[in-house]
Amino acid sequence: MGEARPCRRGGARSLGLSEHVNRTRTQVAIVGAGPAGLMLSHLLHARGIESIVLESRSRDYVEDRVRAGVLEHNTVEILCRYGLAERLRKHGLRHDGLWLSFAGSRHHINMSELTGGKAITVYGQHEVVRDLIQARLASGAPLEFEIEDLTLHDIDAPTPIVRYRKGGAEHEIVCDWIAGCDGSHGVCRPSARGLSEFERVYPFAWLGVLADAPPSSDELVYTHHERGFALFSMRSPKVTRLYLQVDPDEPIEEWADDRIWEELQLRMGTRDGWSPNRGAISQKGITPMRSFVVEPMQYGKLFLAGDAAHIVPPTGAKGLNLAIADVAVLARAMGEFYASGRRLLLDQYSDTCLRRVWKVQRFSWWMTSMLHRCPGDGPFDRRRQLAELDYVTTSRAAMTALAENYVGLPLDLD
Ligand code: FAS
Ligand code: PHB
Repeated sequence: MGEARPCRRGGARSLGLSEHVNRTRTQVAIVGAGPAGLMLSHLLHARGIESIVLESRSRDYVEDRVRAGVLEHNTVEILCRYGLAERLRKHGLRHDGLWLSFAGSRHHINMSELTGGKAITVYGQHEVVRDLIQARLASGAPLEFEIEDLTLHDIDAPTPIVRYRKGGAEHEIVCDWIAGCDGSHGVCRPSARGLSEFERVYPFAWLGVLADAPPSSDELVYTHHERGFALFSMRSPKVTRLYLQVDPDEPIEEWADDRIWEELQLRMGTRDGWSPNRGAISQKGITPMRSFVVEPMQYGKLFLAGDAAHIVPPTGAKGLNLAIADVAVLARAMGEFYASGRRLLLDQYSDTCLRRVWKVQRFSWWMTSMLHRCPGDGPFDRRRQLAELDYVTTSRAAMTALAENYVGLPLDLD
């Protein structure tokens, strides 16, 4: 089970292929070894469905890529249910609440109390990716790193084909389905035709840093400030993760460590004396902010999942979690197809996911609009933002709405 059956077939010339093409037949070809692709491969494997995962980068690169850090209740449920939570249970930091800080003081949102016990877990995305790669390799099922020139063919025909090169050799995968999990700059989405795109580009970016400093708060702090947004997060009892709203055109070189700390102190410091601990900055990078969705999330035999189909601004901490939610829906649909031949759930995949995607887009846009200083906003807008923050931190109804979105909207897993 799981091993792709190699076969050699003559007649390559008639297909315009060179003589030596390694041909493989599998059920699902998965493009991309990010959280979406790797989790899908695991969920399919658990259902006895064959797949092959193809990744253009090296194993080290994808395992060291610093990105998200907040796991929703559902995501943790899935990782636990499929035996992927050993390290998560040891190193993940459960948070029952978060802080909204504005006008010099922090206000607590007790999400667990407001959602019947649900919480988030802080655990780096690259740690999730490491756990998924470990599980994939332990299963013996195929996972190819450092592949090149990947192209899709016949994606609207009964048996689509994926071609790629590795180590100078040409490879061809003949499959039933292709899962496009290759992120926002991959080749899968552009291979589909007739998709509609919906986009909002924000006039600011996030400067993110990792600092060797013990976190001075045990929960996240989202800060609204005249000078712009700031976010306090963490990765471990020794490592703080911090973000600053910055001008998207400002080069990272203009953000010396001292300037970063000065700005963090200015924006985050509260009247009760709280502020982030300083430490050596080990990593920094600037991430542009946009909201993006394609519809539908399917074209022929190609299913798009995760960042290949949608991008959310990170203010709602949803990117990684939405990717996992997509593939949970896709794996269930493929499970039904291979178990019964029924395609109903597969045909409903795009609509099912898009209902969730747009709710998550709304929440991420709302958090972003409430907490960031938008160029062109006037004094009226700033008063309006402060009034919204005052409402959200004093109305139980408003707090509950934020909490239920932040811990993760219900996801039908069965
Ligand atoms: P990914 O982008 O993670 O994975 C796609 C994979 O496909 C990559 O490994 C890529 O190398 C591979 N690939 C691409 N083209 C290929 C090809 N042609 N052939 C084979 N493989 C190919 N979310 C948060 O909630 N908080 C954050 O702080 C945060 N920070 C982020 C910072 C950055 C710079 C980015 C880009 C995203 C960030 N996100 C954040 C969102 C992030 O978490 C994504 O939502 C998440 O990585 C999505 O997972 P995937 O869909 O698997 O895509
Ligand atoms: C993070 O810890 O990286 C993080 C937390 C919350 C966000 C975005 C990123 O909204």
